[in-house]
Amino acid sequence: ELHYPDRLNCGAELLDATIARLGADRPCLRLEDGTVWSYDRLRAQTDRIARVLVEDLGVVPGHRVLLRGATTPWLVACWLAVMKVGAVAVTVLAAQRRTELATMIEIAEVGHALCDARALDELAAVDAPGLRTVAYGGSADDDLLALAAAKSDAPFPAVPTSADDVALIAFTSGTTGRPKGCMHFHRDVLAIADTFSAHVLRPSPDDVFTGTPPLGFTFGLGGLVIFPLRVGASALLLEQPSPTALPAVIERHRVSVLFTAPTAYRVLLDQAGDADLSSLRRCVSAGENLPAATWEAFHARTGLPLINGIGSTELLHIFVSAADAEARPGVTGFPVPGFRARVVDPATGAEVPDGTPGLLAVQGPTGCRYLDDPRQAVYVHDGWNLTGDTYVRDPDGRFRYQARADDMIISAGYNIAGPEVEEALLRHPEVREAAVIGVPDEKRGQVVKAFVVLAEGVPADEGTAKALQDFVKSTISAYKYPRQVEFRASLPRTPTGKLQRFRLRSEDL
Ligand code: 3SK
Repeated sequence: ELHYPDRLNCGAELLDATIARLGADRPCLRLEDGTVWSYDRLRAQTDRIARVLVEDLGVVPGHRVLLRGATTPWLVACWLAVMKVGAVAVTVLAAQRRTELATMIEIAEVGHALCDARALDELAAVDAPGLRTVAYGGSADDDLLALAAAKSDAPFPAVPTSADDVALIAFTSGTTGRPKGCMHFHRDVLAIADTFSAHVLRPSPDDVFTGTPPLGFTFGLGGLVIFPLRVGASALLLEQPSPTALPAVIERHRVSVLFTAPTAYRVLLDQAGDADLSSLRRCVSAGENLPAATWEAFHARTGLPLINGIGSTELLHIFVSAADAEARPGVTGFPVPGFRARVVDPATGAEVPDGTPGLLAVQGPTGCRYLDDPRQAVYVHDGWNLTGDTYVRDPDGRFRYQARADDMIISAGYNIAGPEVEEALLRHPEVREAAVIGVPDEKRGQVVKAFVVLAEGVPADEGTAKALQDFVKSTISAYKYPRQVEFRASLPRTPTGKLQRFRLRSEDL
């Protein structure tokens, strides 16, 4: 059980309380050029920006402030300043365009925006009459950083928010439909550090974190800001994160904790050559299913068991995971301490026996609170969050991923999990990426179709397709093999790297 005081400000806890405990003169944020921001420097810049928010922009507790920019110390300082003044951060992705921004601004009733000067164009094009936008990192006189430089850097006393005041609204990109804003409280921000990070990741103050997810994706916000700051560690911020550059980055900066997605782990392994990865200690994979073959290849190269996890924007971060000796290839793991999980029948909501596929249902200190959206009733039933993933619980209590509920394929009466077929294909040395969907078929209802990105130089012809089909038949139950194979140069993904199988499905209708 987590217990927090009634008055709690997560910005003050992450920054001021960490400094009070461990000292201000410690490395906090690192840049690729070797620049290091100490905790004190981050505190001073945060407090100056907090003064601009209150004194110049009239921000009061509860105001929604949109944050948009690359992963830089300034974005981190803006986020912490919004927390400290008791406002609500609406952190969006740099990849999101004007129509998406307009929808999020409308839903979250955003009144202010702090935006990296380099990402201003799309935001400036949004027709939002009440929105006051201030750029940072540009050359204008009214640039946020110029305004902040004129302020005192004396400690800014954080607004004594309630533990249950909303601290952030995180939007789910959603595979279809209008985006949903997920509200999270000040206590939720600390809860993800005090559950997944404290009990599964177990970082130390000497750790150097890095990763590719942006701060507008709560996977990145947790892994690059909340978790390192909670323990006084440092984070290397990658402004233009590229999985191909990861081996060199890890070697150069002696990175010990890595957060990225399964696809990026595969690219990292491809590019690693003889790079020195020995500084790595804890490596987290989430965002989508981690194939057993990727887990095994990473283990063979580094000796490290990848920490697989499933999280969601609705629950803020990871809620089922396993590390160290508990980790197994092809398995997500156990409920993170503080969370409960079970597998339920989608029709009745009743728990199903071990070994039977059903919907994953989760309860914990965080939870789904959509902002003014009737889909709340679809996600939360009887206090259980239904994540939309099909899972099996093994007799040893481990949770094993099957598919997103809408990625299950029913072919000639067989239930086939698309990701299992993808995993089998990814074991083939000539396959770089794979996406599997069901396509309509007169005889079988649906048949399995695979979209495959081949390794360089491999011919995209019938011979290769047949070889891949035979390979799948020899790896998993033969009835699951892809009866159709199409080769692609790349696969559609969301800005956070998730495969968009629905786009392949809609092409195929
Ligand atoms: O798995 C995910 O998609 C996720 C979403 C939000 C936060 C963390 C994670 C891993």
